[in-house]
Amino acid sequence: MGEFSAGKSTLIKLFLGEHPLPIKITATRLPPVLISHGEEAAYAVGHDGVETCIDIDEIEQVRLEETRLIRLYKPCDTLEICDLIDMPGISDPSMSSDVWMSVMDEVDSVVWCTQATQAWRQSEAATWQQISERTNGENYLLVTQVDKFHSERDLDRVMTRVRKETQGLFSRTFPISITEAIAAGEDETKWRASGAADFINDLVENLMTASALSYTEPAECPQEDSSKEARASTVEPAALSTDKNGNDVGRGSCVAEQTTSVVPKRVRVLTQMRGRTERPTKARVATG
Ligand SMILES: Nc1nc2c(ncn2[C@@H]2O[C@H](COP(=O)(O)OP(=O)(O)OP(=O)(O)O)[C@@H](O)[C@H]2O)c(=O)[nH]1
Ligand SMILES: [Mg+2]
Repeated sequence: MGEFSAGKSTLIKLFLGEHPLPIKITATRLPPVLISHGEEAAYAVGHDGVETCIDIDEIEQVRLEETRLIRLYKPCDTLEICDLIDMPGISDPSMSSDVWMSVMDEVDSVVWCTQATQAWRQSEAATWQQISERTNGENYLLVTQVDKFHSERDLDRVMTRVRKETQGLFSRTFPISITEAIAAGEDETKWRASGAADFINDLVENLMTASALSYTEPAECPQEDSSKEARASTVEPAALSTDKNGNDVGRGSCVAEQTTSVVPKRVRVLTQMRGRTERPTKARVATG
């Protein structure tokens, strides 16, 4: 989440290797875009909960007034550990806050992006005050676009101010240049210099702990027909932006009541990746 142009969609690109929507589309007014692991598919979810299959290339035609969120599925490794929601800017004058407020109940944790050269504006502080209690408390503040500073001193000054003004409001605060992180490719030094290494390592650790703590063993899944009733009763492992109320966000994952020590698939995948190499391949950049 964050202000207009803070870097939210670019962060999704860093997490997934590419943004699932064409660039020209991410620049237009869209409702929240919820991205989960699965065979490639796109749906527009109406305010009445009805899902309509849509063609990604015609996504501009989705009517904001009638659409609560866009639901995308991608077979991407990062999505094995968490769902992601790309939110619209919080103070876009052409969009009511109801548009993103209505999906806050489906969010576990927030990564708040604040642009370094005008970090932590009053509008951000005011919005955060309104919504932070609706999260699980494990939230990140990312001071983005730090490459726009010309000296370390300028960056230090801003980070000191932001940390002071947001004390107690976020679990962790990191400076980052998301564009430099993306451009780093396989260059470990550049990856670290961008700030992404510290942030991603911490995030992954956090998500793995959350998944391990909250995981409950899958029950027998109903057949692939995924009826509305069956899907409404599913609960995803706790993760970034999954549905803590067990609402309709967990296509194909069915979870029983009893807690077990079985390691969830999401955690298993991550552990393997982290053991393999410190710097993952580009497409797995968010996972360790
Ligand atoms: N210099 C620099 N530019 C960045 C960085 N991150 C994002 N940008 C640029 O900032 C612009 C806005 O980025 P987006 O990711 O679209 O921002 P957003 O928060 O999704 O914006 P809205 O969805 O319109 O609210 C794009 O041109 C990005 O390329 C960064 O770390 N450094
Ligand atoms: Mg965006």
